[in-house]
Amino acid sequence: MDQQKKNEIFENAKAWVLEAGERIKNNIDSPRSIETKSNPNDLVTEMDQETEQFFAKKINDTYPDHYLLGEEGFGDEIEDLGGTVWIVDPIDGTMNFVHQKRNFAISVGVYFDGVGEIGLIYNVMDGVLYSAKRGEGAYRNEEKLPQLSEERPLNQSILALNTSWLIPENPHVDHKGMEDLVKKLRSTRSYGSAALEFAFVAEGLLDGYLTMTLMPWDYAAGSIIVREVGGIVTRADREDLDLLNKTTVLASRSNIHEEISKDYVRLKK
Ligand code: 2AM
Ligand code: CA
Ligand code: CA
Ligand code: CA
Repeated sequence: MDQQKKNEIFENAKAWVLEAGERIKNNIDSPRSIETKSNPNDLVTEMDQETEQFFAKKINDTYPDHYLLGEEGFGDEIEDLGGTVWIVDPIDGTMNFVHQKRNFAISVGVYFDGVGEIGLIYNVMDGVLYSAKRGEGAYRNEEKLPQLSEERPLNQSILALNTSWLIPENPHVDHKGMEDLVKKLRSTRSYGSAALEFAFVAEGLLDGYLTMTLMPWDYAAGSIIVREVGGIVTRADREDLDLLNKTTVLASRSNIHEEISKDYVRLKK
């Protein structure tokens, strides 16, 4: 992608993310209709939908030849990643948004012919914007993030891990491997927003993030930002991510990535 064009897209994306965040913040105490999607705990609010529609209009008005892949379905039906594709999660952490009124983020990734060029994750209530352009490092607001440690061993690491993967009946991963991992680690955390979990890995607050089910909009921005500080982002079995389908994800500091995947993750299918 042409550098000048990339900078322009970045500046627009950043302005739209901040504007969308402001709208959410201003309405945080307004009554809202909450619906459920695939199951009773899969929540969506009108704010998720309005925010995605906001991006759809901005992108369509400004870049009619770009595509949008968004969680709430106001984008395009996409079968491949040719051209410029915006991958948007209008509110990542909807359950936190509803229950806690914090700990959620707007996530925007811009891909050119399948390569992640721009990533933005906005922690709306904390007013913290994580951003990256491929090859130019990652930022927390205006501050450049340092490269991640390649020294700290697994037994001194904190991993973002949802307790679901420790339930024997979970269909995705052998829970005993996950138990062994929990015993090995210094500790675990679960924030309930995949985008923020990537951002915290990039910031060095977490040493890694392991999950068995993510959609493209959950990691489109996060994977770009984590890679810009030297982290590794793959599927849990270390294969390349597939940006069009549900996937497992392991994002971590480079020196613990293979160890987590090889010694602890035993996928069921
Ligand atoms: P959401 O809030 O945008 O739906 C919660 O652990 C994290 O998982 C959030 O990032 C949430 O995104 C995401 N999530 C929720 N339901 C999911 C699903 N069915 N598949 C994949 N990710 C999901
Ligand atoms: Ca959702
Ligand atoms: Ca999400
Ligand atoms: Ca969402």
